[in-house]
Amino acid sequence: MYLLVFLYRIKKGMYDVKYIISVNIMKNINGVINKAFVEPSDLINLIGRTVKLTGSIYKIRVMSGFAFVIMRTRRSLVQCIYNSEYSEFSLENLKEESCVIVTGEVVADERSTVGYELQLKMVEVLSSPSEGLPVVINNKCMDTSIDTLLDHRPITLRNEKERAIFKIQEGLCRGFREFLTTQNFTEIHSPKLVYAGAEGGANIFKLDYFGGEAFLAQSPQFYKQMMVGVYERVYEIAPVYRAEKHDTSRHLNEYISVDFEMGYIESFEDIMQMEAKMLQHSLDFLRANYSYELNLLKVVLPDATAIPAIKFHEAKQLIATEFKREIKDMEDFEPEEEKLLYELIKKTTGSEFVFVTHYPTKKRPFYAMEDSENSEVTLSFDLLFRGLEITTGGQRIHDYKLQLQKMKDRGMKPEEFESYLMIHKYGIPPHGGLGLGLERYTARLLEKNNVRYASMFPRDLKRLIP
Ligand code: AMO
Repeated sequence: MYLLVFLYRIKKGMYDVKYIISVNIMKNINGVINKAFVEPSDLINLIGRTVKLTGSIYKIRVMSGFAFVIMRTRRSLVQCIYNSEYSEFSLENLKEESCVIVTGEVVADERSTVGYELQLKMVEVLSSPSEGLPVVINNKCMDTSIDTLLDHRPITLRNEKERAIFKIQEGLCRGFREFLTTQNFTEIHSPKLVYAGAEGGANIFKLDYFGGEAFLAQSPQFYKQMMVGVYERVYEIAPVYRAEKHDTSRHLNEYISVDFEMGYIESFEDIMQMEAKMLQHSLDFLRANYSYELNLLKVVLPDATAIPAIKFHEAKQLIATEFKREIKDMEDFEPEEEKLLYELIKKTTGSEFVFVTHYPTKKRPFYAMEDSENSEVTLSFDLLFRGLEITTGGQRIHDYKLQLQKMKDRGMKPEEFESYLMIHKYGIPPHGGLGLGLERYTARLLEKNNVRYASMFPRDLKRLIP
């Protein structure tokens, strides 16, 4: 009856037929995922049960009468056993790096480090590699040159230890975010296409911007300072670009900068205190949530609860005296000096971190606040970790006239920085902040001797692919 009325009304043009059709072919996406597959981390609680698991075949080791089939799941490796007695498929159907859905029974096994293994019953192969891999990825460690490792990144990152590096990096960032959120910082996203460089020097990428000129941001410096006037405390974790022509183990042309900036500081030491707490929080966060990767890479976490601080020129003198070295550059550290300072601080205090403060004004950017007692030095600092600079930070100039004068003294044209100078002109509290190089920190934490190991797809003088 209803159908007849409905059809009659359609005929009479009482409904918009197009609308009826589109309603009928629509489907509701209600956020409910059909949980047909188990979470690999739940397997330990499913002993005795038959489960379905997704993943890739990482390694097949054929033994006499059975085979170990190691599956790579989203975070861990799962040991599966193939045995023609209970496996209802041929082992020949499995290839390393095939993506599969397996069905198997979780059985307790005391010999396994995780206490269980999966006895394979059935397998559904979703995709298979069309040819053999150009590089072996399923050994304990990648045994290749750094170039081979990086050239084949889409697959070499599948190695369990390679991918663990970036889980730990994720953990560091989650720890930073968690800490900064508790300290009432607001996360921001500043532009990477910019009208001027913030850090000076020639290491800036220039672009054609619709016939005009633009640059890739060397840092979020101007924007994080602007946002202090809005939210008082801000942070950003994002890529920055440096057109460095150096081919060294610590320079990348694109790196991830962890920046924060905070207002109403009483001294630049407030920034150092905040950084020490942030580092310790993220180390604790790693310990609590990333033990799998930390154990895999045998990481020894440092202690950041108390970080010694030393003035730059005193550190230079100390290194010269202790190691009987001539001071060649009074305005900066040579990389070797950073390592020697680390050795000295570690031996005398036990700390693997050291803050070096009061860097020479000549070596710091135009926004750095000078020490009122000695204008030759700035209220700034670097943080060195295991012999490498990982952070630069300090207090900024907030007075308009002072900032204008310093720019003029440096031969800059203030009219080109009008939008930045609005913050000084229209009132900004005493403030400061820092930038930490995520790859440098990760590399030193994991005792890697080249930042490229801590960059998923590094960009350097020779590398734009993959
Ligand atoms: P700076 O230029 O010293 O300061 O950079 C801050 C931190 O970024 C890292 N870093 C790099 N990492 C890899 N490759 C590079 N080419 C590279 N250059 C720098 C280092 C360094 O300590 N705006 C200021 C920060 C601030 O004062 O807030 C700045 O960018 O770990």
